[in-house]
Amino acid sequence: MNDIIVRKASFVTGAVNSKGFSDWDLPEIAFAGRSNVGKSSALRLMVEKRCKVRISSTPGRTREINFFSVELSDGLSLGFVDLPGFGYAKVPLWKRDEWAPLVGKYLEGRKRGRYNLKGVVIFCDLRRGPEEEEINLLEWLDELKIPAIMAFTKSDKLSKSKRKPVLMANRKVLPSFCRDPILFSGKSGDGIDLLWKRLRKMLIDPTVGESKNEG
Ligand SMILES: Nc1nc2c(ncn2[C@@H]2O[C@H](COP(=O)(O)OP(=O)(O)OP(=O)(O)O)[C@@H](O)[C@H]2O)c(=O)[nH]1
Ligand SMILES: [Mg+2]
Repeated sequence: MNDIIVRKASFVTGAVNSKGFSDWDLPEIAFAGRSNVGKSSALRLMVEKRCKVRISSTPGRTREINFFSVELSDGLSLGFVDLPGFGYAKVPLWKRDEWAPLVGKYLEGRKRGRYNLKGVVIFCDLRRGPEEEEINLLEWLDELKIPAIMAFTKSDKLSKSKRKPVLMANRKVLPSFCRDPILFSGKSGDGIDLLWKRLRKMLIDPTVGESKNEG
């Protein structure tokens, strides 16, 4: 049972460059992943629809970095940061002229000074599995010493009997430092309790990206 209740959530700002980043000093978690994978849907589910989160009807819609502040019923305050999706233009992630510099400035800048980036959730379509872009992003985060959680989403699109075997096959492709992925669905709510549990650990202990023995 999830004992985390979101008391309040609000959209703070959307940024197209680093000058527009929120100046808060909240511990924050970023949501990353391919375009159309369901980052914004996951965020909307996580904040229990306490505030408006725009969901794309066309891929590649979220071009800016969106900052949301969240207050939990136990008094903890945090920030959720919805990053623009990558991979839409069918060009390799690292050649994209907008995505990498903007997200790079965010990732590299938010661990300095008063900023407090605790970790990144990388969403990946369960049916598609991790590809070069997801692996590159994981390695980039590892270099920056930013903890990452892999969430395989849209699990509702596979039959129940296929979900676990596909998850296990996808897991094998992941680097050894990120071998504990979550099965997730922004539609059915599958995996939301486990994701909250992991995020809580990240927020409290910045060295935790993964954990064993969670129920
Ligand atoms: N069946 C199913 N559909 C989902 C799920 N998550 C998201 N979707 C749908 O996928 C589409 C894209 O969802 P978004 O949450 O906007 O995706 P995004 O990753 O934020 O996309 P960008 O902002 O373009 O990067 C929408 O039509 C959602 O309704 C899921 O878990 N299951
Ligand atoms: Mg989005």
